[in-house]
Amino acid sequence: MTTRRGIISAGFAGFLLLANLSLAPAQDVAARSTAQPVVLTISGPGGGASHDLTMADLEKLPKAEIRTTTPWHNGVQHFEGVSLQALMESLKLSGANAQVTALNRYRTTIPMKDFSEFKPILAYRRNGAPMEVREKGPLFIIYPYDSNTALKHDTYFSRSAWQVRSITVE
Ligand SMILES: Nc1nc2c(c(=O)[nH]1)N[C@H]1C(S)=C(S)[C@@H](COP(=O)(O)O)O[C@H]1N2
Ligand SMILES: [Mo]
Repeated sequence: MTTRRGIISAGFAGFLLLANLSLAPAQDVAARSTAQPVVLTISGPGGGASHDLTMADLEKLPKAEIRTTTPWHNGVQHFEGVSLQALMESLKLSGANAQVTALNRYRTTIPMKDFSEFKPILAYRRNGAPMEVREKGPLFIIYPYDSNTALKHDTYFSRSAWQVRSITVE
């Protein structure tokens, strides 16, 4: 009897397990199709906290704007995004440098001091529209080049990563 009941309950448990397994992937697919993609991962020093952000997460932060010419566009451009200083403060991240990696594997190191000194932004819109990857989007680090002649220099152009995918504070 005990054996028989054991087999029956094992069989039932197996049924539940299978039912659960067959349900789980369907739920995942449903969740994935409605979830927004992660566009930016920000990590803290020493492999600390890592934050996966969607475009909606970025758009919830206070908007920062820069109107400037750049080496990559014709005429004055209107960029909207988030202040890198505010972004780091909202995640309580501080350190000497921000290591930026782009979708095309381009890497650049930005002294965090730049964020307070020059107020560059992580731009997510140019002239009112989201930037496609082929237009150096979706995230492009923009300094207010026109507001300070010191910024019209390769030092800052090289920190102006486009197609930004991750930032690590070190
Ligand atoms: N994603 C990405 N951003 C980047 C680069 C790059 O290759 N990929 N080059 C950087 C460097 S070193 C500079 S000087 C400028 C160069 O822009 P240019 O290639 O249009 O001259 O963009 C910067 N941002
Ligand atoms: Mo460069």
